[in-house]
Amino acid sequence: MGKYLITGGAGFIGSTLANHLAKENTVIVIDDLSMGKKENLIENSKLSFIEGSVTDKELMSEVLSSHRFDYIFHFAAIASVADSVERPVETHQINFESVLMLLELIRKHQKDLKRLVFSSSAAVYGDEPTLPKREESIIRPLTPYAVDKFAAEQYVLDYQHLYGINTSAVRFFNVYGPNQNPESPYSGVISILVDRYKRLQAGSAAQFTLFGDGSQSRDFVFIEDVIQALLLVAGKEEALGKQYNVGTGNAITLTELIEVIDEALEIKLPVKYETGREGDIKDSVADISRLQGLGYRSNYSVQAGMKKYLVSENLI
Ligand code: UD2
Repeated sequence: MGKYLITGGAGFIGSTLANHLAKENTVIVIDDLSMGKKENLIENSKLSFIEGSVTDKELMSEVLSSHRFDYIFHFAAIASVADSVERPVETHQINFESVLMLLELIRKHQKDLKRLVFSSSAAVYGDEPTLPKREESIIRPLTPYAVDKFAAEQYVLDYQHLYGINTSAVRFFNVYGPNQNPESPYSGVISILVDRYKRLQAGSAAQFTLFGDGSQSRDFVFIEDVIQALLLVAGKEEALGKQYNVGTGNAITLTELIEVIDEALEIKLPVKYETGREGDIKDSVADISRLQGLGYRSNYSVQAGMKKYLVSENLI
């Protein structure tokens, strides 16, 4: 039993965690519903929802000064590399400034906080080609998104060292699963793919636009593995002041991924090829030994995770 604050808690990862935690804990969710949806959250008397932005100082001060939290998960962000290149100032306010403000509010009001977990990203590694990515690998943030995530992550971990606030960070690789919003062009590629397969199965014309030649590879990690990782990082003493890659340790190319889904659904998705996106990373795969050191085991290969996801969407 504990009290949790989850920012961005109506979004894909945040809502999955909120629903899981609200079975036994008190959970407060803050979300501006820019990408998240209220319907992602289950009806539960232990779960309350506040519509608002983490950049709203008055709101955040009110929430942080009127509750005593055991755990805070900060997921609120504009989770798009490409969008940050278009709108560096706006995304900086959300992806960086809100974090610093939250840290200061925690320093002031949350002396007993057991853990702040910050959601960082594999984007911090940039295009330095050595694989797999270890937490100590060379950092080469190439976009406003990556610079903000890295800076915020370092602030979060520094607050542990400087002020004794209990913090940890996770660097997400490519997370997928139910409730990921496919509506933005910057949405996760698997959510977009599933949307196209749905239309195809429903008999509509659908095609997928593939940016590049399909040989780019990603470490796609299923949401259930991610929840396991978040709970371990938040709960383990040894994770204090450290950052953790969250992935499976295996990568697959986009072309192979589409083949996996084609086979599972016995359908062929029409693919249109376009030139690769600016700033797109060719290959990305996590070294997960640090996370495994906390007891993490990835239970879902991309084949297994996709199957579960497709079943939950009634596609199989
Ligand atoms: C992921 C994260 C991002 C950041 C980054 C770090 C998601 C949604 N985004 O970006 O927040 O952490 O990793 O490296 O997890 N693609 C297509 N067609 C589409 C959409 C995407 O071909 O309609 C391609 C895209 O160009 C890329 C690959 O699919 O090569 C994966 O794209 P993504 O947006 O799912 O994820 P990524 O790795 O760019």
